[in-house]
Amino acid sequence: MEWFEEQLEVEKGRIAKFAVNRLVVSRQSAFQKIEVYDTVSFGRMLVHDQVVMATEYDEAHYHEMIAHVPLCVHPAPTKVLVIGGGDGGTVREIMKHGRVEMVHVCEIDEAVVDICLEYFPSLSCGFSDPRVHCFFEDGAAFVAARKNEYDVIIVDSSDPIGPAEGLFQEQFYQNLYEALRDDGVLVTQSESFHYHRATIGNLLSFAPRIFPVYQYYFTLVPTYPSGTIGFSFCSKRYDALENFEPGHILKLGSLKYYNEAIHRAAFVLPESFRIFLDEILAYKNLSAHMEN
Ligand code: SPD
Repeated sequence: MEWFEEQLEVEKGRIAKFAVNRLVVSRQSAFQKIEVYDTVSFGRMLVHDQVVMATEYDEAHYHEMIAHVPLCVHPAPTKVLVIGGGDGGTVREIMKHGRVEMVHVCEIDEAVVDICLEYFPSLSCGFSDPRVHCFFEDGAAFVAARKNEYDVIIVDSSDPIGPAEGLFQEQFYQNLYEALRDDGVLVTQSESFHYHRATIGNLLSFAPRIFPVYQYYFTLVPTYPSGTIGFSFCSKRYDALENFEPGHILKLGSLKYYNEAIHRAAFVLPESFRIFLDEILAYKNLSAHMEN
C-alpha cells in the first residue's frame, strides 16, 4: 500500500496519512508543487506543497459553506469576487445563485486552474459559465486596486504559509473593506479553532476593528487538520443570522452539506472558543468606546 503523508499537524503531534492508489500528476509551478492523487477512501485529492487542498469526498462541506453563507445573507449579490479558489469548487457553488451576474476570480497560480480543469471536472465545471472572469494575479495587489466594486468577496485561500501569507494581514483586510460596496459582505478561510488560535487571534486583532460586523463560523472537513475549518464573516451592514434569508436555499438544487439548520448551527461555537472570541471582541468594543 502506498501512503501520502501530510505533515501540517506535526507540531500538534499528529501526521495525517492517506492510502493512495496512484499519483495522477505532479507539477512544479512558479509558486508551488501541485499534485493529484487517487486515494483509496476519499476519491481524487488535490495537494499543494504536501498540504491537502480538497478531496472529492468532502470538498462540498467546505465549498458550500464558504459560498452559500454570504450569498444567502446579502439581499442582492450581483457582483462577486473570489480570491484564490483556483480549483473551482467555490465558483461552482456561487454559480448556483441566479442573482449573481458577474464573478471575478483572482488566482495567483494559473497552473492550479489548468490542472483542475483537466483532473477535477466536478470541481472546475463552474469556470465555463459566461458570468465568470479569471485573473491570474497576486490577490493582495488585485484587491488594493479596486474600490467600492463588489457585493460579496470570498477569500478561498490556502494556509498562511507560502503564497497565501499576505491574505491574513491587516492591510489586506483594509483593502477588502474598500473593495466592497456600502453593504458588502466578506468571507475568508480562517483555519481551525482546535489548532490555529494564534492565526485566528491575529485576525481578531484587526478584522472586527475594520468591519462593523464580525462573526466566526465553521464546517466539518474530515480530511483537513482537526477535521474542522472556520471562516470569518465580516460585513459592513448585514448580520449572518438576523439577515439570513433561507428562502434562497430552495433555488440552489442538490446540496451535500448546507441547509437552513446548518447555516444557523455553524455560528454556534464550542464554549472555550466562544469565550476566546467574546473576550477579544469585548476588548475591541471597549477600546472603540474609550476612543469616542
Ligand atoms: N489546510 C488546508 C486548508 C485549505 C483551505 N483552502 C482550500 C481551497 C479549496 N478550494
